[in-house]
Amino acid sequence: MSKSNLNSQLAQFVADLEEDTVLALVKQRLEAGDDPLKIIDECNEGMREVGQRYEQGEYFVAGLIMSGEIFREVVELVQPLLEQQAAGKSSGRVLVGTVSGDIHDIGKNMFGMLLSCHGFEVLDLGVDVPPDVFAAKVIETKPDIVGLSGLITASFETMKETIAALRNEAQKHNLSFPIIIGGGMIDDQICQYVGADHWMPDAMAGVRLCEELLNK
Ligand code: B12
Repeated sequence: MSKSNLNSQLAQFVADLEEDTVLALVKQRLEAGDDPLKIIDECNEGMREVGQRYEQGEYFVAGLIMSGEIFREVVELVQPLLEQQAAGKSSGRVLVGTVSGDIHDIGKNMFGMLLSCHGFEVLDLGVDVPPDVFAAKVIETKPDIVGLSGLITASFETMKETIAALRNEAQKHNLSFPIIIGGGMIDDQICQYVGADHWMPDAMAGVRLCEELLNK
């Protein structure tokens, strides 16, 4: 196992794919009243390390799958607490999905879950969603905001196509909605390249942005 400089024990266990230990520690910390978002952040750090170990050839796809499963189980444990903490007012409708060619959904699901916890109505199109499906769904559902997720390099091109299709359709039907994007490798440059209105580095920041956009 490679040595890594992870900031927390939990991140280390996630990185080492120690499923049982991760889940036991998360349960213990939740019982002790720890902040569920902090727990998620630490697991996120462990996931980034899994990605690096995969890049370095230490882990294979099975390792990625295992980490995804561990993260999903952690989210299941923290979700009820997040739901309890959040206010239940309805604040708008957000259409979310992972763009075509990309099947990563953990970050998108987390964004959707946190949005629901903060009173948003979430319409989730799933993963590998073609541009024309996104475009058809905005006409059908008229969301206040559209959120696209993409984690692999190839997603940037399909994000660009999706955003072009969305803008085209919006113009034809006189609709207006901000498009926000997120995913591990997204930054300012990619946001500009694909033509999105905003990008956010994490799901909670995305929820805050949605709140700000709708309060305007
Ligand atoms: C788990 C995982 C998988 C799982 C996914 C399971 C699932 N159900 O999602 C599986 C095994 C399926 C998988 C498959 C592959 N993966 Co993968 N995977 C990962 C890994 C380890 C973690 C991703 C993750 O879930 N992280 C945790 C979540 C919470 O983080 P996140 O998604 O970034 O989301 C956060 C923010 O970005 C943000 N966010 C996300 N979306 C959105 C959207 C909006 C609107 C907002 C506001 C915010 C937001 O909020 C989240 C929390 O704050 C990453 C490594 C990494 N560093 O990300 C590689 C990684 C993304 N995978 C990679 C690769 C290469 C692959 C494969 C091609 C491997 C293969 N040879 O088959 C396939 C791709 C298949 C495809 N076509 O999509 C590469 C991509 C490299 C690249 N440059 O393209 C990475 C970076 C690993 C690496 N370092 O090499 N993978």
